[in-house]
This record gives sequence, structure tokens and C-alpha cells, in this order.
Amino acid sequence: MSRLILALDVYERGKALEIAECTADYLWAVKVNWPLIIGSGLGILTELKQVTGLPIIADLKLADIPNTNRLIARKVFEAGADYIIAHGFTGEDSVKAVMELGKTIIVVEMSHPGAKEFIQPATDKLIKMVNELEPFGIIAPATRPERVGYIRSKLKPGIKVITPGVGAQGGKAKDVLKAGADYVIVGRTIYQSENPRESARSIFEELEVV
Ligand code: OMP
Repeated sequence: MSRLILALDVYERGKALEIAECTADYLWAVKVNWPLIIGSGLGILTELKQVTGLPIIADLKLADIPNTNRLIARKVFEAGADYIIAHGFTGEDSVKAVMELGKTIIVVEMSHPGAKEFIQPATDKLIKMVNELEPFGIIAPATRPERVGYIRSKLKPGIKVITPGVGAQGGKAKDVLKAGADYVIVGRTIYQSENPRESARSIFEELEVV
């Protein structure tokens, strides 16, 4: 099974469906973030699922009070999302509101430089909460394999480690898998490439040999 997740951060419905369809053979799942939902509407979740046959991750990074998280998550799961990404820093009650409705992935550290300011100092506490709640998985930074290794070492076995930041943000697929990631998320390196299928195939093969 593939360990590659496509981050499909385009606006246009047609382009999204075309890229998803031509890369699907090399993916585990397709991740949809706000750009595509804003550009094409929530119906794109089911369309992507029909075209690819793959799980769909709705990357909303939910970060609100429990009631609002619940109101949003309910509609998004109903629209066909198999997983939702939520922030953990809002606290256990907000996270539980999403987890009660479906499979959830919690951000414990982010991949960009600014993540060092507020999120990284809170990572240990976020890991503790995640170990108690046992969501499907967590987000950790492919841009810092040493942090992926650290986070993996503190996490309960079975909780999946999902890592964005490979390619455009500088992370290397092999390094992050060796550090303990279960899946890597790749966006621009695939969807902005001249040949998205070929780019996805090449990352897929790189991941196979680790
Ligand atoms: P590329 O940088 O184009 O490969 O895209 C990375 C994708 O992963 C985007 O959809 C980001 O929103 C997402 N992401 C991060 O880049 N860093 C994080 O810390 C968390 C996420 C995420 O939750 O997926």
C-alpha cells in the first residue's frame, strides 16, 4: 500500500479531478484543504472519492470551541470526508467533539519556520493529550526529521504519524520515513509539475525502498 498522500491545493474542480485521477495509482489518500473547498465547494469530496476510489482527508485544521468544531465536522463527514485534520491546541474538549463524529488527525507540530514560536513549545503537551485520546493519527513536520523521530518515540504505538513538508518545503521523503513517519503529504511537487503522474510515481517508488 502506498504511503503517499496528495495535498490537492488547487482551486479549480476540473484540474483537481484530473490530477487526482492521473495520480491515484500511487496514492494512499487525497488531502483537500481550504483552497479547493473554497474554489469548488464541498461536493468535491465525494467527486474525488468517486474518481479515485481513495480515502479523502479534509484538512480544515479545525481550531474552535467544541460546538463549532462539531457543527463543521458533521457536515464535512456527511459530505464524504473519511478523516478530518484538527488542531490540538484548542484543548481536549474541542478535539473530542471532532473525534466523536469520525476519524481524526491532530496537529502536534507544523512544518513551517513559524511553528517554532508557539506550536513546538506545546508539542509535548499535545502528545500527552493525543496518547490519552488515541485519534487515528497526528501531523508532524517532514521538514524536521529529528522532531518526527522524537514525536514517534513519545507516541502510543498504533497512532499514525503523517508528515507534510516533503518537496517544496525542503523535506526529504526517505529521511522522514526513516525517522518513523507512516505517511508523507506532498502537494506542489506533484500538482505543479509538468507531469503530476510521473512526479507521484517517482515519490511513490522512493518511499517503497525505505
Ligand atoms: P506542499 O508544501 O505544497 O507540499 O503542501 C503541503 C500541504 O500540507 C499543504 O496542504 C499544507 O496546508 C499541509 N500542511 C503543511 O504543509 N504543514 C503542516 O504543518 C501541516 C499541514 C497539514 O496539516 O496537512
